[in-house]
Amino acid sequence: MTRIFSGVKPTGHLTLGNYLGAVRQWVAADQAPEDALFCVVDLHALTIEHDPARVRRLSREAATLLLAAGLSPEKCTLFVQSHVDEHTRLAYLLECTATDGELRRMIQYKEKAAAAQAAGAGVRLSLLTYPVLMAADILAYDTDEVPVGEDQRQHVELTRDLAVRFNQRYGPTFAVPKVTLPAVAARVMDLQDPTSKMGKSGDAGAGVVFMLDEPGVVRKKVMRAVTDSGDGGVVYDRAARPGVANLLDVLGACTGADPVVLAEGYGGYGALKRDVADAVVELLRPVRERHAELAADPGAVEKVLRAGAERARGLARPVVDRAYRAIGLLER
Ligand code: AQP
Repeated sequence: MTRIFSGVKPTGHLTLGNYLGAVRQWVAADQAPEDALFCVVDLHALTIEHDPARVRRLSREAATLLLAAGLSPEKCTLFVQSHVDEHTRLAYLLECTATDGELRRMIQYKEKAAAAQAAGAGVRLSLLTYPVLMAADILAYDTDEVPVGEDQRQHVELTRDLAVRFNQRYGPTFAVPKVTLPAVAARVMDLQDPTSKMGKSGDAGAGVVFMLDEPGVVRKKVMRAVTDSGDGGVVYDRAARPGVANLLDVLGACTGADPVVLAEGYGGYGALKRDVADAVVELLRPVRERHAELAADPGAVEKVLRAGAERARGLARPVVDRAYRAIGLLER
């Protein structure tokens, strides 16, 4: 059976980008006969300036939203990263496998380090090493597939490199996972700045649709989306017309239609935006409603997370022990 692992970090409220790029794929995998593990990767949220109470609140909200989106605790394992010590145990061995140079080449590191410096904050060392902890998250479970959005592709490729390097140096230890991306909307862009990714942290404003936004708020954000100048009508051209291409991608992801074909059906931006707003509102409505029900019973969500951590620990421990032996550490 294929083993799937992926995670979401509680650095903000989950966005439409998280949903279309990742969470929806996870729910689909959860319906199939796969062995899937999904994780709220809270340790990763500590790599940038953070408010402890907010991280705690967002971790709970993320777990509740994943259940509301359709992950079923009977089929998959849902847990919180910091509840399973094996992740940090393994991360150290992988830090002894990765190089400083390859971590400094990570695009997210460069972007987030620059943002931290611009804000006058120090760059936390964990921001540099975070892709190694992410590799540990994945490799601790003999993972076959990692469904993520495009922005995480580079980190999964690093994970593969580290697994291969470790196996070559110390003998076969880790499964080498492959990345899976959604066909459409692998990178949902900010509605106000369609050359930047729609992101949950930072000063998320009018360009970010959150999964829990009220329908009226979603409509307003979509109707105010920046489109492109030029009178070439509605065409799908990511390079020249990124704002319109982004709206078409979102509509394509919501409806299952090809964004290029969708473009042919519109004479102007107004009708396109109305259809996008309707589609997004309808897509998120059941998730929002279910979230409200689940949020009313936080004890039930905590129970799911406790059981998930227990199972995850049982899976990860033998893999991490195997890695400790292989790298030359004495048995306890
Ligand atoms: N805009 C996006 N389009 C498609 N997929 C996306 N993902 C994130 N943003 C988009 C995917 O969602 C999953 C969980 O993301 P994460 O929590 O690991 O955070 P991230 O990748 O760093 O992106 P965010 O949500 O914008 O967070 P911040 O602002 O903290 O960096 C991943 O599979 C990701 O690819």
